[in-house]
Amino acid sequence: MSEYITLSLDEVRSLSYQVLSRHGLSEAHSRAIAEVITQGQRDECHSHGVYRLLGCVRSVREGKIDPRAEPSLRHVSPGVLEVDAHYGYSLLGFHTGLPVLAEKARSQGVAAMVIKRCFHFSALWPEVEAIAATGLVGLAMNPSHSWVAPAGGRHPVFGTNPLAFAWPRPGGDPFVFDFATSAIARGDIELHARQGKPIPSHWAIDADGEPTTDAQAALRGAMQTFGGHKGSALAAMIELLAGALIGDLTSVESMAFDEGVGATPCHGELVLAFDPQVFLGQGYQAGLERAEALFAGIARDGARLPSQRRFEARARSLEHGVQIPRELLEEIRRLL
Ligand code: NDP
Ligand code: PYC
Repeated sequence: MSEYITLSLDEVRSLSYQVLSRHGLSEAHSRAIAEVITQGQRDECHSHGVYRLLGCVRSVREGKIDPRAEPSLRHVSPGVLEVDAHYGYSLLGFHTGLPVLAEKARSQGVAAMVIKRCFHFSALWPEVEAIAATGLVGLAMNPSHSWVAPAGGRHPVFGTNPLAFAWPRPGGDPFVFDFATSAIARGDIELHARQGKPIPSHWAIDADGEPTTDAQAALRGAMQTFGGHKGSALAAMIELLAGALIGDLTSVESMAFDEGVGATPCHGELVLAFDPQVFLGQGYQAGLERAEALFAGIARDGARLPSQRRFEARARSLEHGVQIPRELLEEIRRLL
């Protein structure tokens, strides 16, 4: 019997939707979450695909999330939009605010959307890609739970704090990167722990502060930032911009809010959109060509653009469906 089961993307979306609505999420939340989970599985981002259904359901059962919360919008200024998620998941808030963010960016050149009081578990590339699909440049970031020690420290202060960017490329996939400011997303360490696999020793330290290859020990200890002090500074910037500046929780505060129940982090998110037409005016075409020359330069000696692996995985999944570990799929189906 194969260790993997192949599902079409429609089957993944439908299974995700059924699991979420079975556990009390409103139709709008279930649709928004099922879509992003399908996108994660489609692009072979295993840490943020169907595996996340387990965490979503567990978090709802813990009772802090409002599974039927309806986001509300507030115009803070011509360039700043606030979306209050009212302690629901973040994704419905993002989709509710996106058209208004785009409108503000087109009129102001640059605009910010702050999503507040949201439970957040998802990868950020679907969001910056959605911004690039409207012809805008997107940048997004958020804290999470304090799992990551600052460079040189031993105790967790930062979240895994992702930073994602997308630049629209006419007629092609956008230029996109999206990474945790920790050495790796926590979800990847969790997947290693589930499978009993060792991790590289630079991902985390154990509870005694020693580098570890044991995924369980890493989860009990502290994760490391990527690139030492540089990732550490970026992680701090994200705590400031997408925590302190927007009046929402830092990763330490999100962890305290959790009270040890192990639910999805609850905090805010900062999403920025830039309109190249406003910045460049008559020079719009020349600006886009300059960007294309940069991308060609990156790829000239065989380096790959970030997200190229994902776009190749996407093409494969659209044609052949996705492979899901049998054990994980059975665990998810039991939630029905
Ligand atoms: P990875 O380290 O797997 O990838 C980071 C980025 O680098 C991707 O854009 C990837 O593109 C690119 N990349 C990888 N290798 C190369 C290469 N050789 N050349 C060029 N580019 C490359 O991601 P992380 O583990 O850091 O994060 C995974 C996901 O977890 C992210 O989507 C992030 O949003 C999510 N996350 C969410 C959090 C939350 O709070 N919601 C917290 C932390 C993480 P490609 O995908 O094509 O390989
Ligand atoms: O994988 O680090 C992670 C993560 C945190 C919140 C959502 N994903």
